[in-house]
Amino acid sequence: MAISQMIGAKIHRREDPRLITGGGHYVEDLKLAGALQLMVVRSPYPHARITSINTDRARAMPGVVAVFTYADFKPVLTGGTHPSAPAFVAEKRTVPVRFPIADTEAAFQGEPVAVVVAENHKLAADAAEAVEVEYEPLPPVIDLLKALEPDSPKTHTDLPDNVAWDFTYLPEEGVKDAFARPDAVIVKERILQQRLAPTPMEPRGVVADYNRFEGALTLWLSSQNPHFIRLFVAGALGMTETKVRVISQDVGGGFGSKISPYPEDYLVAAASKLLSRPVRWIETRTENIQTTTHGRGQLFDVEVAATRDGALLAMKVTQYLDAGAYVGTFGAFQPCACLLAGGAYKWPGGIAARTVGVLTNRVPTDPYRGAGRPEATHLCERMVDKVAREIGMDQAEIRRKNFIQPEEFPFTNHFGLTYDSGNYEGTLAKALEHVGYENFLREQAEARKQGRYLGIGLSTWIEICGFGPSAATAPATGGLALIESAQVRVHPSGSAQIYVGTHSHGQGHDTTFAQIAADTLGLPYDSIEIHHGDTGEGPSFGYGTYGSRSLAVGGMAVRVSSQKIVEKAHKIAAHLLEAAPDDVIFEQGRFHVKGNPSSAKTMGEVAMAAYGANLPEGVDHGLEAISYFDPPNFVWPFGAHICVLEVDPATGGVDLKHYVAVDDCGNVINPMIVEGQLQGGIAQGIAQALFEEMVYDPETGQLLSGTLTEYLVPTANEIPRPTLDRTITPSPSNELGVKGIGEAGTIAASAAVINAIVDALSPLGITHVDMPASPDRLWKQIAAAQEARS
Ligand code: MCN
Repeated sequence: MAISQMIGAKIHRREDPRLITGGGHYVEDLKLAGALQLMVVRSPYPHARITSINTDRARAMPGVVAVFTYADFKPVLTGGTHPSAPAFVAEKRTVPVRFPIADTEAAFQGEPVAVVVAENHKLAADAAEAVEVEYEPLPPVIDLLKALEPDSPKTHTDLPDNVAWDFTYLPEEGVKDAFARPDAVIVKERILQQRLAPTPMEPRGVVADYNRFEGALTLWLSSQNPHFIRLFVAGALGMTETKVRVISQDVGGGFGSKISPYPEDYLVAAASKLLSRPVRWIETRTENIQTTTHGRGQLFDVEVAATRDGALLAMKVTQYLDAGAYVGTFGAFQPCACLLAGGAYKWPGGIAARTVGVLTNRVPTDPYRGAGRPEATHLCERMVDKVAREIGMDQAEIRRKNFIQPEEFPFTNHFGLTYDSGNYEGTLAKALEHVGYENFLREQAEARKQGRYLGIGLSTWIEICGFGPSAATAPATGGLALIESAQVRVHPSGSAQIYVGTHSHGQGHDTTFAQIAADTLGLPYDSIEIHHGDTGEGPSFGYGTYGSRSLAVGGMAVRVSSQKIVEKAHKIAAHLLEAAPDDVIFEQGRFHVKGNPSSAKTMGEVAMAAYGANLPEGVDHGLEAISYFDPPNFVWPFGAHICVLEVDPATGGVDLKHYVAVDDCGNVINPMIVEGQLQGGIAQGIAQALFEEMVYDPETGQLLSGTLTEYLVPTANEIPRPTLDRTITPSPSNELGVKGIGEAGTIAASAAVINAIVDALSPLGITHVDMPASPDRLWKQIAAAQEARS
């Protein structure tokens, strides 16, 4: 079956005209008759004992239907709420149990304490202010490292310490020999990954409609993961999944922050059940920044042993991960940064890795675009760069010398993960060519003579994605298979509807999945519709969209289901052509007898026959198929990003001059969508490197960056248009030969930018820069370096 016409075509996203002309359907657009508005009363303190809640005044206000607190929700949310953290977390002791609303203690600023339900938003907002909560502030734990000190206050008064987990993947014993080598050069660094707010354009929102006559709940929300939400909300309410329908229509971005269930999902659903009326809650931007899960929030202590001639020998890495006040549903996934700390290199002397999950009085962390992999790339690429600087070796040369070579794939790393395929030198060579590396070095030397600080930074990244093979994910997640589903229904006229368990929220699946189906089914692209986001239709389960898994796992489910259709259609076509199935071939959407293409049956004609009376013996009516795809391995995209910039020593300002990205995600379904994903991803990586940071007052723990005035999401003005190119190294893990691309830009970019800044400032003796490299931070560092040299 030829994969030819649509796969690989550079076509516009078919969902865009609707979305950019105001035809999208978001949670806030949903207006249910008689819907009540819910407002959440939140703790203003990062840590406080709740000594009393008086709701009398609020309840007596006009239009107020109910005020609920913990005591009201406890009997309704009986089935437990937040899913337990992945397996290895359970090995360590201090994982606080989370209920969606605080009882007697609030553990982060913004934690729900009460909810008000009123006839409209204004009334609900006024009444929320009238809820009288008495707090006894407790000392907050804000700083990650201070939280680990024995006399630190505890994030929850009933916990023995603030360590959620302390897990050694590989002990230091394994790297002892490499570090003890007499010729070893040892390079150390402490690398900060600041907390980030994912800031999707559409904040979260939930509308719940409980029908007491049917005992059924419909829940509309903005989610990357509708089936997962249904599983947990149904469980919490003690309902069967058949009685809960979750609908996630268009989603205005998620970037990982809409994977997990949230307190409000449960509270709004429970309020609707308690009141037997529709209830809606729409998050404000400040609530989004304050209470939607954050990303990153990590600190790494890294040590590398290398030789003077640039052989990277071994690495020791300790990750301190700020889990926040509770362990996020997928937050404990981020230790995967340790598993990929070795990046694109071999490290013959081994890697030692330990992860420590630390509780603090801040909102929990959970995945944010890349989740663990930007952190791994950043630490690895910073360290490789640092070694090169220490021994006076060219940055490109040290990478080339240590790369895993094309013939060494499949390559199993020290943690037992098997990289599927790669040609790391190939992407680097192309990227260097685009940037004109040798010319740049000459230009830089000239500029330095004139007192200008030009820099170049490399980031040769790799990524694990396509989550994931059940054999690998189940042990790490406590049983999640992370398979993916697709149901293909071909109608009598030859049009098709495809229902998938992934949920596109900006990635263009309506387009790319239809491209795959069109080529596989041999049907016109325009006759194929893709449906997702509604648990009331299609396969009974799906694991959603994140971890750049949708194409490699979900797209493959589309492919396999479509193949099942073709298999059945083949038998019907042979019957119609009065030929033996073995004598019939399928080409360009037509079945014909070998050697006789003129007499053929199209897939459309076969579809009509599938619902008629003339079927071969043993073949059922209909043309529908469903499948769950479980990949044999993860997929491992890679690439080389290079950033060229200039730092103004007078202001600390960074001028991004050129950004080149050469990436490899195997075969490409739609090059235009891949480029769009890379552009967005690179923008977010640059944003981390230069602009974004959640800032808290270190003493009081009060959030200082609670609006988009203080939390600096860059605009198009600050982000250069990157030069994009690619190589193609197909994945052997799936028949399409594809790898993911949804996170690649973010995974690669921060290291390229920071390496370039360090390169620019290296004449001043600066060897490391923390993120975000804001003008004030750089200016201070430059001033200190200049003073030290004067
Ligand atoms: N694609 C392709 N050929 C390839 C690889 C991908 O044509 N070899 C296409 C796919 O078919 C799909 C898109 O590129 O249309 C991304 O595919 P994939 O890499 O499988 O990633 P997912 O669809 O699973 O998307 C998840 C990823 C993640 S994890 C985050 S976070 C993220 C992202 O995608 N959040 C986004 N991109 C985002 N884009 C937008 N606009 N909004 C978000 O919230």
